Amino acid sequence: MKKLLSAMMGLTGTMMLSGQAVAQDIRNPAAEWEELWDIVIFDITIIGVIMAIAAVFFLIRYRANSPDQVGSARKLTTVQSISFALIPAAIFMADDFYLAAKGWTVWNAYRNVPEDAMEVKVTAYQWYFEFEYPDGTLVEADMETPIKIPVGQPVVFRMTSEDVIHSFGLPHYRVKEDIMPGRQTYVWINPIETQNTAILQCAEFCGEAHSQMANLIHAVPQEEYDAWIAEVAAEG
Ligand SMILES: [Cu+2]
Repeated sequence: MKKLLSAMMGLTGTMMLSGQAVAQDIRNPAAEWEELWDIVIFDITIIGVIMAIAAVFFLIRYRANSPDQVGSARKLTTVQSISFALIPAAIFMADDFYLAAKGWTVWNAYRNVPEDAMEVKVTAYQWYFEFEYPDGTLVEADMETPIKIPVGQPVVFRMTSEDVIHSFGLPHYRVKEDIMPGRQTYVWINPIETQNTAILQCAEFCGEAHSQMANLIHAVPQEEYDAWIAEVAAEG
């Protein structure tokens, strides 16, 4: 038992180490979450189909012809019984461990902000988000006036709330993180391509106008971003 435990600890340790090593290489957790989701859907579909086919086959093949019919299968030995239970379980658990390890790796990347990330401070109020850009420019956005971020560089949002609990929900980049008064939380994204459809929506019910606490976040080329931030800064 002790041996088995230490072997398992060793395996977990190795998984954690390789997870951290890979995490630093992951520059786009959104794509990784996407891939993980696809693998999970694929795996549970395959497993579900195999189980369904086996269940239907056994139902038909071994159905009783009369209510008091007794089965004639030979008794399994203890080794056979245990093997029948353990081997399929081991196969499915191998898949579970693979998914868990991959999930852990992506989670590590999701929580480790790249060093070159641009920092945007976010303050949540009832009922809007306020953004402070690295040069100190403050922006309040809504659905008509989007905020902009440059493509090709990770962006980290350092967030806090001035009143109640809000949540930074940005489905386009597969991120969501609570924003709380008296605490700083963070989330980072990597806009690898330009887009003008990503919606930031408060994802924690925060009062009357919660549903309107939303704005667009456009990812634009660097020059367009520079021009925009200069314009916003000039408007003061
Ligand atoms: Cu809110």
